[in-house]
Amino acid sequence: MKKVITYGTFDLIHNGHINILRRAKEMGDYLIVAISTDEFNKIKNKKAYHSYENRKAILEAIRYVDEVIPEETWEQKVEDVIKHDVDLFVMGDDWKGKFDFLKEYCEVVYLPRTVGISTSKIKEDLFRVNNG
Ligand code: C2G
Repeated sequence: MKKVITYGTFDLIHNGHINILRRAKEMGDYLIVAISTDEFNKIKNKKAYHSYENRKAILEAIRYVDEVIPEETWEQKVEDVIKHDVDLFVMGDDWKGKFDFLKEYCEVVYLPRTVGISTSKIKEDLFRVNNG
């Protein structure tokens, strides 16, 4: 069984997230998503609209996702890959090259981001719509 892992905040789930989750799953048999905790989001300087619990529940409802684990630190990836017996690490190509150190432990693939959508774009567009 080919196990795939990916990481992210996945706030205000949108088609860009769905595209990478679907493609990551299609590259293997089992997809683990490590979702950033609220505390780790502070370290990433990200403020999620949905709490960790809600973002986790939403991800678990997505057909491509087999397991959701917490992402609490930048340093946990090697341990995760070993502990969960992961064969393939997938991230959007805005992270291209940043996780190549994992190549010692598993395949590393960066997939093209979906153009025209992001959580921050959603927030900006909603702000504009509601503020004229
Ligand atoms: N993504 C995408 N296309 C978009 C938006 C996001 O392919 N239009 C991908 C990102 O490249 C990432 C995943 O969706 O692989 C999750 O995106 P975020 O929730 O923004 O994740 P990020 O804050 O980049 O966290 O340790 C890694 C970090 O936790 C990644």
